[in-house]
Amino acid sequence: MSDCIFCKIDRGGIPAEKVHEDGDLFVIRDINPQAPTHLLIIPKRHIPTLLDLEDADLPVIGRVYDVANRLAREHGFEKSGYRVVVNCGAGAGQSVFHIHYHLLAGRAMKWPPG
Ligand code: DGP
Repeated sequence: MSDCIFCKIDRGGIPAEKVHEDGDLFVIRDINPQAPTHLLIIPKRHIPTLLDLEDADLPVIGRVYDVANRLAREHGFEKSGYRVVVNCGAGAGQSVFHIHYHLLAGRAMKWPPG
C-alpha cells in the first residue's frame, strides 16, 4: 500500500535498520520503545489487522514466532522472559494498520497490560 508506513519502510522509502529480513517478514526497532528491547516483527504482505488474516497467511504467522524465539536467543533474553503482543483495532491500541507483532524484553512485565 503506497501510504502505509511499514510498506514504505519495507521498500526503503522511510529509513529504518532492518534487524532481520527474509522473503516473508522483516524486523525493525520500535521508534517509541516501551522496553529496553522493543522490536516489531512485520509480515511483508499488507494485512491491515489480525482480523484480515487469510488462510494463506497462516504459515507466515507461524514464522513470526520462530523469528521471535531466534531473536530472543540472539539477544540473550530467552531465559529472562519476553512478550509478543499484537494490537487488533484502534480500541486495543493499534495505530499502524499493517499487521505487526511487538517483541518486548529487558524489564519486568505487568499483567494485565494497560
Ligand atoms: P501499534 O500501536 O500496535 O499499531 O504499534 C505501532 C508501532 O509502530 C508503535 O509502537 C510505533 C511504531 N512506529 C510507528 N511509526 C514508525 C516508524 O516510522 N518507524 C519505526 N521504527 N516504528 C514506528
